[in-house]
Amino acid sequence: MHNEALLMIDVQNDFCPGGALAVADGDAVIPVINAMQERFALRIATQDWHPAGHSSFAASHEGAAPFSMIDMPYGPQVLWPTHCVQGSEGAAFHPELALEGAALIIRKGYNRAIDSYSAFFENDRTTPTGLTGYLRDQGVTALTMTGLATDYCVRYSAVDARKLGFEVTLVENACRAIDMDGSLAEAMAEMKGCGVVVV
Ligand code: VGL
Ligand code: ZN
Repeated sequence: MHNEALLMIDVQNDFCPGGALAVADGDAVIPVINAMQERFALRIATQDWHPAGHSSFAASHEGAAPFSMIDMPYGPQVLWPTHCVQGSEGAAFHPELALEGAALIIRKGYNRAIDSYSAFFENDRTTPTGLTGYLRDQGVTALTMTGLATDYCVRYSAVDARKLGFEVTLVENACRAIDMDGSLAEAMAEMKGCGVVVV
């Protein structure tokens, strides 16, 4: 049993400099996360893992520009550049991220019709990834969040974790943001508002 777990969110090549959806300075989180690892007996990584032609890709929608919005049956959705395609180099974890000690790698976004920012629920906000059950089985009550991107996958994961009753600590310098149209400020305000402890 473990009381706490380290969550390493989407530290993948496509979110690092040179990647298809590069987050500025994204790879700067790696030494920070690696240095934190031994403090956590339970370490979990998430991996954004989309089939080719995924509905969150602008290229899957005739005439749509990357970073534009679309209405999906489950609500508004940002259309992203094609990224983290299953089995591609871009979907691989950054080679410098230490993963030998990870107990679980949870993949998300593999359902073609629904995007999944959160490590807990897909973007319809109801389809579970299974992570909640895993954590509860392990006795986890507190989560420390790191990774990419602060304003999308980290944010949705942190907010869902709070709603599910976990204590959540966000390590700010172990995260980096996409920061589109004020999305970072909004994300920080939302996370703090629902009780995420930012350190
Ligand atoms: C992410 C946009 C699309 C993320 C994943 O990991 O924050 N953002 N897919
Ligand atoms: Zn994605």
